[in-house]
Amino acid sequence: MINPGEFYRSLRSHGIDFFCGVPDSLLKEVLLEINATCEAGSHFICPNEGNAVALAAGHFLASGNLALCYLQNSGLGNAVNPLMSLCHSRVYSIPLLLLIGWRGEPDVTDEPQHLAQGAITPDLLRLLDIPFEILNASSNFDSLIAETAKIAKSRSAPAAILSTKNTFSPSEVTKRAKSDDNALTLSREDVMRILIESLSGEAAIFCTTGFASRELFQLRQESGKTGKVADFLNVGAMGHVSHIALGYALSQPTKRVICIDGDGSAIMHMGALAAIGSARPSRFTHILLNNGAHDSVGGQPTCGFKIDFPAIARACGYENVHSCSDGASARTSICALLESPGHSFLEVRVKTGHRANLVRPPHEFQLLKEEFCNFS
Ligand SMILES: Cc1ncc(C[n+]2csc(CCOP(=O)(O)OP(=O)(O)O)c2C)c(N)n1
Repeated sequence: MINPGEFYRSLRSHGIDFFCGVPDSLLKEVLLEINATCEAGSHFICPNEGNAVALAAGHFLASGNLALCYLQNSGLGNAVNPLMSLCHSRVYSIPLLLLIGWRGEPDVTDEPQHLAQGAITPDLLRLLDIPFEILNASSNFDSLIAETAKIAKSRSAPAAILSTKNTFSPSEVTKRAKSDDNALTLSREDVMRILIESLSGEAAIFCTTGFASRELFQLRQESGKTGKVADFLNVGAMGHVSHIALGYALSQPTKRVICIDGDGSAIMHMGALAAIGSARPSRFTHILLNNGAHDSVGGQPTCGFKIDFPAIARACGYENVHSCSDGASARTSICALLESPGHSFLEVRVKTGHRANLVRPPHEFQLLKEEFCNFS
């Protein structure tokens, strides 16, 4: 396996002086190194992968230097526009190095939401005119980095390193000290348990990407209700859960619709809040579980604790806006919002972390969709 610290130092030695991206679990050991080692101002965790490509382009315009832009292959879709209409050699011809976590690689076990994207990732890169090298645990990473950086510079265009599963050994960097969320006591799961206990009538729940959907599924399993509830687990399509919920709510105005969002996911496509506020769906409850982190892929920080989500929701036009961080207030707010006829927003500040042995929903997502449609 590749030592992530050595990999990071090799990137630096080949002229990479700026790092940005959206975290991915396959890359989390390298991201720990980058986060712990980069000087202030030379590492930015971006809202989405398109922003990261644009940021890397801006860095090149200012310095003439290559930036490393890291992402999961599911984020390639977000990045295609700036890759093709900004950095491509037929436009501004801007070099950058992409480090892509290859989820859903053929013949490697992975979750269904990664399989279609994983199968086409190499072809997609070819189609996008992005030369790439595949990195695995036995690669000579130093010469691979040297080669891809040279290609990016000589073509003055993006080049990529496609990183397979289990490539990096554990980082020696201790995880980020979570000084900012020490005071938080509620977990994501606690809030979802309160929500389930508070529901009286029918409701359709749309739950965000990552641990949250697995936790909701597990809570339902423990209550013996799997398959008999209208839970839509948005296991892929990060950042889009609130618009799936909105699309549903606009066609089912009498139904209570609950969207469980994450801070990283909400920030990824934050324009969604503006659209929901102006669409004014009825009986729409948007619950944001803000842990200030991308907990599901390694706990890398988001700006979730630095921004005022309730003020943003209010400014976007949400009618009832609450924020809390303890169980009693969460229960009171959730009960109040579940009675509200309009569109409401609740931020609950939660700690990171999940229970041991968290289950995964079964892989039959089309069946889950049918169950959702039958029970909602
Ligand atoms: C487009 C895209 N980029 C990146 C990912 C990888 N990813 C999966 S979950 C996740 C973190 C979600 O963070 P947040 O919404 O704050 O929820 P938390 O994990 O903290 O509960 C990331 C980055 C993805 N699935 N899709």
